[in-house]
Amino acid sequence: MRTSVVIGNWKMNGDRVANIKLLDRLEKELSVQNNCAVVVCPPFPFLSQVAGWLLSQKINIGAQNVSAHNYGAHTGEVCGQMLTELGCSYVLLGHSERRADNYESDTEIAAKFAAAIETGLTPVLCVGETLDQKNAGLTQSVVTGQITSVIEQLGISVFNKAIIAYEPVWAIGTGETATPEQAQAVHLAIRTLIRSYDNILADKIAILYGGSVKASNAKALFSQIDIDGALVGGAALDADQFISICNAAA
Ligand code: G2H
Repeated sequence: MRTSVVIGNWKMNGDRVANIKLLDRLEKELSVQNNCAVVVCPPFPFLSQVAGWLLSQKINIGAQNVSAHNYGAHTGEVCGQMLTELGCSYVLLGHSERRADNYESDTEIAAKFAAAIETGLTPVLCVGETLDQKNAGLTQSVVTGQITSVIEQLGISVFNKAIIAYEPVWAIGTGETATPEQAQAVHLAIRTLIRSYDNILADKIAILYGGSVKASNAKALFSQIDIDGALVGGAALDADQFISICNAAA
């Protein structure tokens, strides 16, 4: 039985007042579930505020990005040690918005993955196909290619402390969600890929679904055998929605 994980990706949203309103409700209303880890990923400027507010430790903190470099002359970058010092234990990597807006390559993502592992962060590797790739029948080859690229650069063992999030680009922030069956097929392909390297790891690794997950579709997605939780964007900013998604995963 794998532990479920629900991660709230706040993206570039929030302010000090809204954050406290949201966190206050999460702290009060989220029940502690041993079989479901809950993570929130605020923008960098709010990590300290969030860490100071989440005193019960039932909610974990993640960052939305990390530098591939260690301390040094890298203007505008944030290294893994800084994130762990602020209380982060997870980091999102390779989100499609960063692949598109910041031209992050598979090579760069693997370098960030290595930096995350070295600094004690759990990488959440985001993979997914665009609408054109989906329509061309390339979904599974794109997704497995993005994961294989990291395996080829770093080896399979780094995935012992990692999470994979399948996020079809066409379903992100669009209100459109992959059907539970569509998502399950891709999750199974991902687990089969991992199994071709390491059988035990394949049964253990959490594979999350992301892309317009909300209270109304979470339960059906989580009922699929290879869907171990969700990476939630828009609905993570709404306490009712996020709590309901966490409850559905537990
Ligand atoms: C995908 C997801 C969270 P949303 O980006 O990473 O966002 O739930 O808004 O589609």
